[in-house]
Amino acid sequence: MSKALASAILQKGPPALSGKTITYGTAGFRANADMLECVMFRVGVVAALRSLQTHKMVGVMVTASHNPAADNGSKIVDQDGGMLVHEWEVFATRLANSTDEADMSSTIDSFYPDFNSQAAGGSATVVLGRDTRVSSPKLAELVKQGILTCGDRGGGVCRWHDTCGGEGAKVVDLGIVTTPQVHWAVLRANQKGDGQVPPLQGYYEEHAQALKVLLGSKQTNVKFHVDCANGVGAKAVEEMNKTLSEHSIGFSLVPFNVGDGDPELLNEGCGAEHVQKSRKLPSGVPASGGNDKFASFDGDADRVVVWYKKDSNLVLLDGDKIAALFSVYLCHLLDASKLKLSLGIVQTAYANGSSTSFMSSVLAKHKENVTGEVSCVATGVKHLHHQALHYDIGVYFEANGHGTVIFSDSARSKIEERSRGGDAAAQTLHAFASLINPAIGDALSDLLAVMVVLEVEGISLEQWAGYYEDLPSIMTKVLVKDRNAIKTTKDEQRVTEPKELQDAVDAAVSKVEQGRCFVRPSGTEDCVRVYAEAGKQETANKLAEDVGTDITFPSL
Ligand code: NG1
Ligand code: ZN
Repeated sequence: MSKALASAILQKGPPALSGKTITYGTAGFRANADMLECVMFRVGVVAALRSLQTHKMVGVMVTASHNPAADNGSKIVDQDGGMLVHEWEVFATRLANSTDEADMSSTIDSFYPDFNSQAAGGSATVVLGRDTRVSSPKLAELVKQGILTCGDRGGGVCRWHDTCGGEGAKVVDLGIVTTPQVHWAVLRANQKGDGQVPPLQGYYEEHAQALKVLLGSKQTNVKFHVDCANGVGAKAVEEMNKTLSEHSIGFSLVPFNVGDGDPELLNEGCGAEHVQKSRKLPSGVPASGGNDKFASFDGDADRVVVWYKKDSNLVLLDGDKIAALFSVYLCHLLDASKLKLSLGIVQTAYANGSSTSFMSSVLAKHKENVTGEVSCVATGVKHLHHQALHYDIGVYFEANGHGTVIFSDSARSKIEERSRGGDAAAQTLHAFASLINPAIGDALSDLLAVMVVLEVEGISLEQWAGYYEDLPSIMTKVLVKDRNAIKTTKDEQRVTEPKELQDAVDAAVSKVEQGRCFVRPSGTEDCVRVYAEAGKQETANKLAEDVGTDITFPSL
């Protein structure tokens, strides 16, 4: 049957990529939209096969997140609501680049040896979402065609269920949604296990219910202006607002950069990526009072950063600061409940050095009741999520605002048991675990969690910003012939090849007070990234510049 499927992919799908290859990277497939027709069709096939194999629903989100409007991409959501397992990322890459039937059929057989036996009588369901890009409806349609091709009964070639009357492959199209909403839908559908995808209203309701518990009888009136990057966040923010007001919760989210103008404006001079990388105000900021609070989402609303204006500058509360806020809060709750759970804080090398020191000191202060550690893993939330699974509670955030807090099953049951016994701290922990997205970083969940923690703990944005002061830092891009010639250690803090490059970085760093610098090839752009940190901004800039020059070796 893998042969019949391979033949159908080639016959029914768009022409194979020629002269180019594409890789399923840290953020799925991502490229200029023009290059993606065949890739998207095959993403549909991979998703359907994964659903067939796991007997569960999986998801596909069509988006290129914070990338420019002309790009697009896709992320496959695995049956547990998280990101696709690594082996299937490799399978997706192989299938997307395959050009002939024999290769494709053997690829299917080698990555999914049970395909032929499972296809008979098997069925698959894929939950599909897309962002607001102009190219997204067409590319989502191609994903759909790929999925349906797997379950096609017509044309004389019955690929899955010729003798069995199985259901083939189905699509549940959610239309324009945020990336985390697709993760949520897959997770909840599989938890229920009745073959139905719950309506998205459930997503908003869950948040409202958790907020009610967390706020208790506290009367609130908190407003955040939300920069939606002219992307999908605007719709979700509006829906959330409606639900919050139906439940008389005094939180209001006022969206701006809602994408009702030129589609080219997506992520352009606005959104989380712009704010976090440039530390400049986004475009479209509404005229507001001096004490106003702001948040910026990225184009598919899986990242958030918080900020406020001081004079006419922007004070940034990035992913590191969000992780710090949640970690302090969770430590207090763990102290109060005496649950003796482990708390892991997971960062990448891009985390500001001051944040790492701060987190370590917080954990040290609470060591009587909390066993914890701060760890550093490779860039990309899948690495952070994976590491966070090692703890009872894992707080993971990239500095750019992508992250969440996850609770292990055993931690959940201990918390639930204690909260049934009436322990207030355990009840709060339970509600916090229900508020925050358990599957993936979610701008909306994270923002609501930030708002509620600030509110119930009585912390102002200024106090939060004062948890620690960021060391001055800078990130630059260097263009080279082959970025993949640079290899790094697992945590990406050091270059292992070419060796001379790390020697040069070490030499540059040794001259700088509080200096730290690392170099790694980007997983999403054709460039090498340089990150430098130092006691003073000018010194950090100079360090990045010196190292940047070292990278442009003739060999690279
Ligand atoms: P690359 O291009 O590999 O640095 C960027 C972000 C990641 C992650 C991915 C996926 C930085 C420095 N890098 O990866 O954190 O978000 O995009 O979107 O922000
Ligand atoms: Zn994103």
